[in-house]
Amino acid sequence: MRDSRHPDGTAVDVILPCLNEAAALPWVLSRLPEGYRAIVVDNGSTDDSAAVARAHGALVVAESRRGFGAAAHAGLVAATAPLVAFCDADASMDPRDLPLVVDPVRDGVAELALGRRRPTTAGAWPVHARVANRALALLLRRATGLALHDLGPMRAARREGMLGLHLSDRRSGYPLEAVLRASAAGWRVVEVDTPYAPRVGRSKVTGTLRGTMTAVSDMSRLLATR
Ligand SMILES: Nc1nc2c(ncn2[C@@H]2O[C@H](COP(=O)(O)OP(=O)(O)OP(=O)(O)O)[C@@H](O)[C@H]2O)c(=O)[nH]1
Ligand SMILES: [Mg+2]
Repeated sequence: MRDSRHPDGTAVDVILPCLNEAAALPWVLSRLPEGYRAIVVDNGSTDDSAAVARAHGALVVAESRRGFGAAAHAGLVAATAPLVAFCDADASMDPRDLPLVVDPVRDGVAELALGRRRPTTAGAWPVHARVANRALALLLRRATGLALHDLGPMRAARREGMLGLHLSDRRSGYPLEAVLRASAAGWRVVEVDTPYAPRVGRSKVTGTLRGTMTAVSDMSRLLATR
């Protein structure tokens, strides 16, 4: 088990885009390593995600513009720590694993670290999502030359660096655009294995075929117009 404390005291802001994740948030927010602060970006949840997040000590940012990228970017703008990490709020990822992606950036080994999802159970990652992800990863490897196998939703970078990438996608292409721009900027991008468990609550993006198709079409457009 890696030590998650930061000897240099560097704080990390953890951005958690959130759309109706009230059932998952208590567990997620109880798992942040010491020195890590949660920023939950609520994107018009109709459940009590915002109140639950606040009750569990998170900074809650409201983003009225819908879309994963809109929420992720609002969290980045609200962050103040030199290091930022992104994590899903559906309990599919354990925030205790965040140092796996944060440490390479903090230690100066990489400018962007991505967590390659490694399913903990057969049901953690639906087949259609896995197939789509594999195809996108292949295109991504070809486009960038980076040895990546996943888009890595758990990730870390320096806040100033991320802002400097000037990402424009505000939908599900945001994570891909970040990798493309990071690569074009000559960033060292590393991939580390991170466990991936079944989400808590109802699936909304890649857990459904429609969600996967929207994500793939957003991402293919980015790869085509690069
Ligand atoms: N703020 C915001 N968060 C979103 C939006 N869509 C998804 N999210 C959140 O982003 C994270 C990733 O979305 P998920 O729904 O888990 O997407 P996924 O992992 O591809 O698919 P499933 O887990 O099967 O639904 C979760 O924390 C969601 O609550 C959105 O439009 N706005
Ligand atoms: Mg999920």
